Amino acid sequence: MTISEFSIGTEASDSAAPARRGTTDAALRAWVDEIAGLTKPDEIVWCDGSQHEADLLEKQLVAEGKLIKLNPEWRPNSYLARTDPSDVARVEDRTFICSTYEEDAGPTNNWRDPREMRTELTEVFDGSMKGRTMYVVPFSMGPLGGPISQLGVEITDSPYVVLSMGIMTRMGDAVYRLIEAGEPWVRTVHSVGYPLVDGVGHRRAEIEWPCNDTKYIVQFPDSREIWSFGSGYGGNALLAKKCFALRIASVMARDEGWLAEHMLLIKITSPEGKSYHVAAAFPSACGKTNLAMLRPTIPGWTVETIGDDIAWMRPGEDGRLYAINPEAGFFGVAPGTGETTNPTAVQTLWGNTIFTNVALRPDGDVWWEGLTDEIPEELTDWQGNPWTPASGRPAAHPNSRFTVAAAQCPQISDDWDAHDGVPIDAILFGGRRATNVPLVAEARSWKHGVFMGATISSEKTAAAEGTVGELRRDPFAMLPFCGYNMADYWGHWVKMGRILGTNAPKIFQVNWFRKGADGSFLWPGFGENSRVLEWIVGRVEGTADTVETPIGLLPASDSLDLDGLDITDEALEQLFDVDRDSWLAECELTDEYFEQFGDRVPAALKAELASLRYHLEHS
Ligand code: GTP
Ligand code: SPV
Ligand code: MN
Repeated sequence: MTISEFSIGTEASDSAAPARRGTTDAALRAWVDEIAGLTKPDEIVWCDGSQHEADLLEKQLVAEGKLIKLNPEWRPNSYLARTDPSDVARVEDRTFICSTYEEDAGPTNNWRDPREMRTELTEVFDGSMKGRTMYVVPFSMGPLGGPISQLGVEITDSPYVVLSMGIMTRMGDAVYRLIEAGEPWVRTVHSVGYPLVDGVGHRRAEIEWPCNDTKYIVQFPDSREIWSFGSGYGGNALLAKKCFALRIASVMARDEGWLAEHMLLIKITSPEGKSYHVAAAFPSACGKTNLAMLRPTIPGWTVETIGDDIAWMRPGEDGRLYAINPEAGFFGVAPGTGETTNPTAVQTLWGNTIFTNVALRPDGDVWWEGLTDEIPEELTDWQGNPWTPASGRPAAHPNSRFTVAAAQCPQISDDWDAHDGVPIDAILFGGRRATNVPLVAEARSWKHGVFMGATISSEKTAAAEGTVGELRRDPFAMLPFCGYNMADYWGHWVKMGRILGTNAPKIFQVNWFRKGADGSFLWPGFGENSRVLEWIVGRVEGTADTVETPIGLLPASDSLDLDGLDITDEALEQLFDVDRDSWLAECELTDEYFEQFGDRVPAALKAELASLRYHLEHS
């Protein structure tokens, strides 16, 4: 591809077609000029979100060796990207919340003084796009013009980001028109931090995955701005996703009375034809995409997908809580996604997919651990090296991902892009816990549910840099994503319960990952999780029976449908075991955990902890 071919969207040709090229919005144009003045790109492309634009970018990236075109016979219009080995996951220690006051970021976020951070950012962004093209990417989170939706613009020097944003958001010209009509929008700036001209004006060679050892993922909650430098990877670079839809949106939600959550959304329909909507928060790589695409093993039930990662929820006119999936695609974990575990995802990925850091087969298709039972004899691994089963290392990176349009999901719900969202019947909190936490427990009240969400711990996964398997608190699965003080966020949840009153959804805690003494999972998970969903629906309807325990309401014996399931009584007993001493020890840890938040911990949560202790001590 030549530059002139692509220049249909550039500043240079602007005067030829001023009406539809980019935008006439003065504030947006001024901001783009300002960022271009700082980052000094060779040219500016105002993206229009068209298929033509995506086709040209793909051709360009293939020609530059930055994308590998997969064999269209197996995987039409699909590509493989290999990142730099140092740029494979979110970097939580380089993620900053720059609120005016440190207390507003809270002890679980990295806070930096916004003025100092701006000075630092100005330095690193100065000339960071030299020799590159700067793309202006207009996007809508949620259906265009919808009452729960929000607009944003990402400036980026990564064509991979442009393509990914085109899949993950409603990206394109229509957004410029809404901005011109006066809709508010969020400013986001991204640079891979690898200018092609060095400080003294010498040309620098391009590399396969440009990035920078120094990374900054910076949120300014007060001015609703995002600046990201040095990484091209998903959650660090697709700024609409975690940076906007969770970190900035959680602050908007606090101020405006709604919720921005790390949650999947599904619609469940019973054999009687009655539908329910469920939202579920599990930490990164703990099963959201899998539950979102679940195929029930119990007869007569169906599950449809609405979202797999983020939910925005607002009280509706009838007083119930309504949710949308603000995204338009899935950025899902590849390893473990296979015909037996998640056939829906496998079918979703038939084509039009960008794969990142998976392995390449000799026939030009992709592979990763868990895709098939059979392991290919010969592959190229995620770093581009020859690989055989004897290599003794994974062929695909543990956090390798697919990027695909939600509309391609064979079980996408009809109402997945409903403007007003869907009414939520139940909210689930989960984590990856080998011990202690039972398969499912219902909260006794909204406040007890908020306590459950606030105290979730989970074993760390490959979705972020760090030690996999280490247990850490991940309240509401929002630890890396809450844009303000976590204790204030809990307070906001308590307040939302007051607003929703008797219309509030029921809250549950689930754990698919409890292990037996031999280290294997006690619960088969995946499609069998439909049994737990059936019980939850039974609780919403008031038909399923419970037993009281100090930690919440567990299924009464026989109330969980285990028909046709191959599971021993011993495994079941272990799955639901509530060990008094371990739970008292958890209370001790929760006390310590709360301490760091001082007075900001809502009284309601302290009362819940006291009540849990009391019930355990008297059980
Ligand atoms: P992010 O995209 O990082 O937010 O992750 P996610 O929460 O969407 O997790 P995902 O569904 O991709 O699952 C991550 C890993 O957990 C995969 O390897 C899955 O195979 C595995 N997993 C998902 N559901 C289950 C389950 O019910 N049981 C077991 N044992 N593993 C599961
Ligand atoms: C997660 O880590 O929760 C993800 C992947 O969904 S990322 O987009 O990198 O945040
Ligand atoms: Mn996620």
